[in-house]
Amino acid sequence: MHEIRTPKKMALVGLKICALALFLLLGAAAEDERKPNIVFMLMDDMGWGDLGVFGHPAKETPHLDNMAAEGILFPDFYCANPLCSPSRASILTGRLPIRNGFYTTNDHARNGYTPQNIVGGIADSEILLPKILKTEGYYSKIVGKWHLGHQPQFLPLEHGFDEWFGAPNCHFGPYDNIHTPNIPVYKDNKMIGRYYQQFAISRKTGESNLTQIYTEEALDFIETQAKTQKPFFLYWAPDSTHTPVYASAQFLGTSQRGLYGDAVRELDDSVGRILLKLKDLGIANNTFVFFSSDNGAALVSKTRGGSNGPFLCGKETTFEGGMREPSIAWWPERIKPGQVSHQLGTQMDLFFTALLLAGAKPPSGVVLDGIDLTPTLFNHTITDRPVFFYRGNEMMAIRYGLYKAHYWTWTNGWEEFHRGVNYCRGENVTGVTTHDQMNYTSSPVLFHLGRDPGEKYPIESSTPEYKEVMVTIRELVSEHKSSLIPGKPQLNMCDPAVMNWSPPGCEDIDECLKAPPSNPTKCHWPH
Ligand SMILES: *[C@@H]1O[C@H](CO)[C@@H](O)[C@H](O)[C@H]1NC(C)=O
Ligand SMILES: *[C@@H]1O[C@H](CO)[C@@H](O)[C@H](O)[C@H]1NC(C)=O
Ligand SMILES: *[C@@H]1O[C@H](CO)[C@@H](O)[C@H](O)[C@H]1NC(C)=O
Ligand SMILES: *[C@@H]1O[C@H](CO)[C@@H](O)[C@H](O)[C@H]1NC(C)=O
Ligand SMILES: *[C@@H]1O[C@H](CO)[C@@H](O)[C@H](O)[C@H]1NC(C)=O
Ligand SMILES: [Ca+2]
Repeated sequence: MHEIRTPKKMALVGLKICALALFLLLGAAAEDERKPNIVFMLMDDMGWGDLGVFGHPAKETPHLDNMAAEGILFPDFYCANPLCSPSRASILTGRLPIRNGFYTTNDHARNGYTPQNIVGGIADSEILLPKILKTEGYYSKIVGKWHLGHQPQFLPLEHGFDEWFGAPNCHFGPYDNIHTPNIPVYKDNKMIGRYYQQFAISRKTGESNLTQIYTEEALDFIETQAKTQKPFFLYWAPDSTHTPVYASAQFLGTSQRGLYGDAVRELDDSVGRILLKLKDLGIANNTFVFFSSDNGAALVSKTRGGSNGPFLCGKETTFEGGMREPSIAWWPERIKPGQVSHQLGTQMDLFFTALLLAGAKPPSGVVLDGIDLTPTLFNHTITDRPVFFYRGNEMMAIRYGLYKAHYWTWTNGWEEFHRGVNYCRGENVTGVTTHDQMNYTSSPVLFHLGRDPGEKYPIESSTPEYKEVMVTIRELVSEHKSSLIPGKPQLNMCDPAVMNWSPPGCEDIDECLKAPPSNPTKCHWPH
């Protein structure tokens, strides 16, 4: 019943599928020389349960619901990590954070990210998607949040993007520009202002025009690229659903959900405008669009955050609420409308899939964690595969089929919890939502996500079902761990001197600030 596919066998299957896909693509190329455009729309901290199509009672996402109706809804799709930076690094490298270096060894099983005092960033040895697409004639732009390191050598244009409009870090602030600088906003490889200064976000009303600006940037790019007739890759990464949540005046106060809902409504409207632009330009039938979110909703934000639907806990955790993402694929005339695919997917699959669509080869000698989704997209095929859930340097859980086994459980430490930080508000599953890091390696906590999507009822370890399933799962985990070579951890060191004091371009707009002396220390990651 549970056929085991070792990664080696899966790689072979993958290769055969690649060959077939390439053949099909070459066949198609004879009729139409143009390679497909690729658009990734990545939301920030938006939860699985925020979309009307996934059952949110507010039903305020008509454009996303329509996108799903015109394409494929993926209810079983995951991010690679329950926090922004590692999740985003994995999308662009097609690799788990443990491989691409977006993790920390300062403490066991801690999520690290790239605040503005982080020393590390994306390593030069990592090959990002736009860099490979460029070899196939693609022109790439990122709009919005980068989060793969903010020192000059880590910025998007150093790693394959041709254009950028957005910021390297989260839009936290306002800061005083004395102890902490405000986060810069870049146009390509130069800053053109800072959040809370040239790019206003009102902490009082929640008003900001940033989503509108990010939307215009996307629309202009698409229009310009359509004229050049060159294939393009657009990575659209707005961040208004990440705290501090914001929306423009036109949307403020329009949602029954409050400010967070206003932000969702604005993003939904922007998704609609972008898809309509593709249609109006007559390139929708040559553009693969994928919508998702970088991690689950932040339950710490309470009523100012999103919803993870029926799933347990949220952002920061490797429970379903932290990892399962609202995901939709769209490509009119190529993808059959109105589908729901239970393909077990991860955002790392998009890397491999995009390469195949572009006719590019995966980088040689690089271990990828994604699979080819084209059989799913074009043929409704389900590919059998495991998904591994990491927190920092630890494999916390694995999903295979409808089963999920937790080798470790942890929500957050008691100290944070007693201060009121709760990643699982209103949820307490004994022995599962633990505040001590629990090592269940010798007898993992097993759930059946079909019968129990909320991870509330562990399957007894004495049952035949448990024993049978765990044989398969243990082999998959053992195979995964024995071949894993961790990358150099990038999220260990912090230093106030590396903050955004004087980013490139600061002279032109008189925004250079004086950096304090260097004082590198180990970063503190409470979660
Ligand atoms: C947003 O743009 C409008 C129209 O240009 C302007 O009136 C408003 O002040 C802007 N809001 C913020 C917060 O920048
Ligand atoms: C896509 O649509 C355009 C405009 O309707 C049409 O000219 C073109 O042939 C179509 N291309 C494909 C690949 O179907
Ligand atoms: C397409 O789906 C059919 C039916 O499920 C299957 O037999 C076939 O192998 C699939 N083809 C590809 C290329 O995945
Ligand atoms: C969760 O519930 C268990 C069992 O009722 C209880 O012992 C424990 O204190 C609760 N934990 C928290 C953090 O509330
Ligand atoms: C977790 O438990 C396993 C099995 O008992 C053991 O081999 C491993 O060393 C433990 N890991 C840690 C970090 O304690
Ligand atoms: Ca996020």
